[in-house]
Parts: sequence; C-alpha cells; structure tokens
Amino acid sequence: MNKAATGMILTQIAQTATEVAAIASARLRGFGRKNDADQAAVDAMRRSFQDAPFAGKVVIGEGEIDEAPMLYIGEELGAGGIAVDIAVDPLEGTKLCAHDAPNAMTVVALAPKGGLLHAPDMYMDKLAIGPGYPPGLIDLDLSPTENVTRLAKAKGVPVSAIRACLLDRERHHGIIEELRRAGAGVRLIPDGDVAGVFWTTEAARSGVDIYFGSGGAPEGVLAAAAIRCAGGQMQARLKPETPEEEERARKMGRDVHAKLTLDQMVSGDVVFAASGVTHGSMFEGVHFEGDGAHVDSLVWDSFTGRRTRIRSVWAQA
Ligand code: VTB
Repeated sequence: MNKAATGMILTQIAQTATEVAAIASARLRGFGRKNDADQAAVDAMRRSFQDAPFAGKVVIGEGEIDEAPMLYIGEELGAGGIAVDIAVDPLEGTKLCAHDAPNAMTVVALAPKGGLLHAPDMYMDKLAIGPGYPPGLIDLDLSPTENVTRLAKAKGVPVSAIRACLLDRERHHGIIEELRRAGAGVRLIPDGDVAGVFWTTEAARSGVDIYFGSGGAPEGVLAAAAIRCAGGQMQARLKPETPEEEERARKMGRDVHAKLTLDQMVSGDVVFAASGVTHGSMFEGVHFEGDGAHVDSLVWDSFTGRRTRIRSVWAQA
C-alpha cells in the first residue's frame, strides 16, 4: 500500500478512536472517579479498534497483560489489513477529567509495525521544541539556561519572551529555579505532559515554546509522534529508578542511560491524534448539545504532512 493510502486509513482509525474515547470519558467529567473515567475511555477506544481495517498490536497501552485486561501491551486488535503498532493513552490526565480541570485529552499514535519505541512504564526525561529551528538547537546534555538562551537567540527574542512548560513536581524545582534565574517564563501543569510537549508545536497559540522535565516514558513516545508530525525537535532519556526498572529498560536492548533521539522513538511515518475531553489550551473539550456530542481533535499525519484540526459531531442515541 502506498504512503498516502496508509496515512488515510490510519488517520481515520486514530481519529475515531480518540473521539469515541473523549465522548465516553467526558460523560464522567467532574465526578472524582478517575478510574471510571479511564475505563470508559479504554472501553470505547478498544471497541473502535476491534472493528478497524488494520492488523493492530498494542505496543504502548494500559500495562502488561497481567495488570490490564484491555489494551494491554501485545493485544492484537482490528479486522485485518496492514500491520500497525498502536500506542494509546485513552485518557491522558485521568485526574484532570475527574476534577473537570483543563487539558484532559485522549491520545493515539499509529505507525506501521516496528515504527514506535516500546517504552517501558517508567520515568523519562524530555526536552522538546516546535518546528522552524535549526537542527540540533536543543540538547538534553546542555543546561536549561543554555537551552532557553539558544532558543531565544534562534527565535530572535529576549529570554524573557520564552515560556517553558514543566509538570509541577518537587523533582523539577531545580530546573524551575534555574529557568527563572535565566529570565524565562515557566508554565507549571498539574498533569498531562503529552499536551505540554505538543503545545511547543503551536507556540503562538499555546504560549509554550519549550518543554522540560520527567514524566511517563509511554507518554514520551506519544508526544514524540506529535513532534515528528509537526517537524519539531525532541530528545529523551529513560530514568529507571529501581534495579527492576533498570533490568526492564536493558531488555529493550540498548544503553539504558543513552539519549533517545526522535528517530529512535518514532522511526518512520506516524499518525498522531488527540481529542479534548475537558476544555484547554488547544481544545474546547466535548460539548453535549441536543442529540449531538461535539468533539475537538487534532489529527496529524506525517505520511502526507497534513495536520488537521477537526470538530466532529456524533449523533447520540
Ligand atoms: C506522568 C505524565 C502524565 O501523569 O506520567 C504523570 O507523563 C505522573 O507523574 O502525563 P507523577 O508520577 O510525577 O505523578 C501524567 O501527568 C498524567 O497521566
């Protein structure tokens, strides 16, 4: 199958999956039941993959087979067709959804088999910027100060016009202090670093130029898919915290502490889709109006280079 046709099929599958998951979890916004909201998203997403015209296999999912009955790593889904790696975060920001707080979303990345890093569930250090900068501008081995200074220079603005984004965690206090000393603005988010990373791809709209800090490695690969589609830059490094995690990371067959490039996380073409559950910097969140559920999504496709922003209305029974 040619690239354009593969991209077309995968965008349809990814869009449907994030939309149905967003509608299902949006019904549970604000009730404080994050696991129920997550389950609703998982169920809806899984059903949509079951009927889809592909031979999908989950490489980033809800966990290992013994800890997740659905969308577990290795689960095979689909009605048959091209072999595809599936990466999902059915509800990114379960707590945000449970609190009806901004920026909960559903996320999927699809790539031809072998295209996505099978990241183990542990922390990963991440660094990302959007498109339009010279290659190699940012580097995880440089200090935060050096990274924001280079970025400001490349953007042609003072450092004070650069806005960094990080998860609001104690482990990031050192970086936050340093960034503030360097003169950069800092946006601290309670959860949801997939959004934090992809905001850099639309800096004018989101107000975020650069993403720093550690979060889930699976979320890192999903975010890398977005960066790949938008043409931005990203580096990452696994952060195993126990001997068991070291072992798991080593099983991936690489130097555990080596920097991961964008190509190592997403090796070829990919489709990235995300739908808003609650309102946020990039999405309106699901609206239920009359008999329809209105869903706001981004569906990006590196096969054709198309990045689509879509507002769908699903008729509700
Ligand atoms: C990270 C981040 C996610 O949860 O996994 C975070 O990648 C959990 O981090 O986007 P802590 O262990 O520091 O709480 C999210 O923010 C939401 O799932």
